[in-house]
Amino acid sequence: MPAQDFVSPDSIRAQFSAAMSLMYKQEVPLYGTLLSLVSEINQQVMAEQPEVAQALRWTGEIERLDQERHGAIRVGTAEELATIGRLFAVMGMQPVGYYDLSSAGVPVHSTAFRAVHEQSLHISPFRVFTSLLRLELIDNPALRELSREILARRQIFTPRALQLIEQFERAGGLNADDAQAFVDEALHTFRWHRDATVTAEQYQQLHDQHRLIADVVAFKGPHINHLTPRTLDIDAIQLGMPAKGIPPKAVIEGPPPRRCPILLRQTSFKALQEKVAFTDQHGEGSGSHTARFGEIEQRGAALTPKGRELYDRLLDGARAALGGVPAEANAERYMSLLSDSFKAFPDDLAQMREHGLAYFRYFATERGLAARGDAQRPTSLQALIDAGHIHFEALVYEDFLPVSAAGIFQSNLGDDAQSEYGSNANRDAFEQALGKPVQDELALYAESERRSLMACAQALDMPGL
Ligand code: OOG
Ligand code: NI
Repeated sequence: MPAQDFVSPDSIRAQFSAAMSLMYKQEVPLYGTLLSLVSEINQQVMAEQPEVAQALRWTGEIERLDQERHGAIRVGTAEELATIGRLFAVMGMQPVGYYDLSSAGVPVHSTAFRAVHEQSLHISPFRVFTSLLRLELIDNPALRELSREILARRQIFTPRALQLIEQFERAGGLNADDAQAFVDEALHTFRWHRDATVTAEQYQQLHDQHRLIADVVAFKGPHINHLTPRTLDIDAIQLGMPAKGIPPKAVIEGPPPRRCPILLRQTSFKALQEKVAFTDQHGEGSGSHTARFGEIEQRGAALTPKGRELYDRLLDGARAALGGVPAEANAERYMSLLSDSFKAFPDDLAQMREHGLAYFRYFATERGLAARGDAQRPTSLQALIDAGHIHFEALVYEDFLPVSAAGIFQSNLGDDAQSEYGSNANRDAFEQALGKPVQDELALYAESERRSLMACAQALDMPGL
């Protein structure tokens, strides 16, 4: 087949993201309620803060905002992880970053599958936080063996999905009909299954070891456990949730409220209790399982290693001063400690740029373009910015935060579910399971910034910047 008949992976991803959102709305109606709240607040922010809308117009994020979301899944074996990686590759999603959650008491390690180029991210920023269960961290050998056997028996992909993945790899693309079929088939992997793969007693054993282990091992597939829309004002969402019948978690994860948002702030609502049927219950469905929840996020500037180091230090400082895990009882104190601690992080784009704390995107302005033939015009980046020939905006953070992810995991597992695994980061083992290395997110931001500078130099007819 000629390559021009192939649908671009970016558009398959956009299709898949829309289909996933529709499915989740049907499976978890509160997610639909959350979407309307987010869209209401986003409209309000853009109407009341024209400078926010203007910044989003510069970067093009205004066009992706309504369809922006991430999801999360947890797989059980290396084979599942490797195949899910091939499935995501059909949609132009690459593994980016390594996250060790074991140090936070969650027996998984993870990556984020997402598009890596700003043009692709513009078409669809859909990302999926993907965790691999670490059976080796289960201390009960019999349970570990049982889990291994149960997981080895399941097949989480449909035969047709596997065929279409192979076809994509062989031919280098899919035509429109095959792309549609792929979206339909791939969706099956992420569905909720009411029928468990274990008896009620086995479920209880797995659950007693760790709720997350039951969530991965006891079911037919890695059901999507949340979908997260992007808001422009997460504090307004947190305040607005109860009135819509959505109970929020106690604290917003990530940095405190700021004029210039950085990284990622996230909050969620508690997981639903759902009816399930264990294998010894003959489909009666008298058991229950809590796994699926809703989450909301606000995204801000991607930070450089220096900015990230400062962020981690200030966050650690606030948490150390709190002397415990943020929860219902100490939520207010935590938010106030966090705000105090982050006074040391400049809340101004120009200062953040001056101190090399964040990545940016640069744009040639009308004035810059008009001055192209002018022999007197400035030539350095800073002078061009000062003269209004170049405008800059923060480069948006496209990834996740391990401390926040652990907080999201914990809030939906229940605050009582703290476990101890120590620190067990093992990126090599993860990459070996995945079958390839994960990409370095900092290198991706730096390249994206570099490309925007090159585009500016070209537009302004300059040798380089
Ligand atoms: C993933 C939790 C991490 C986030 O937004 O940080 C996450 C999970 O619960 O499987 O989605
Ligand atoms: Ni999430």
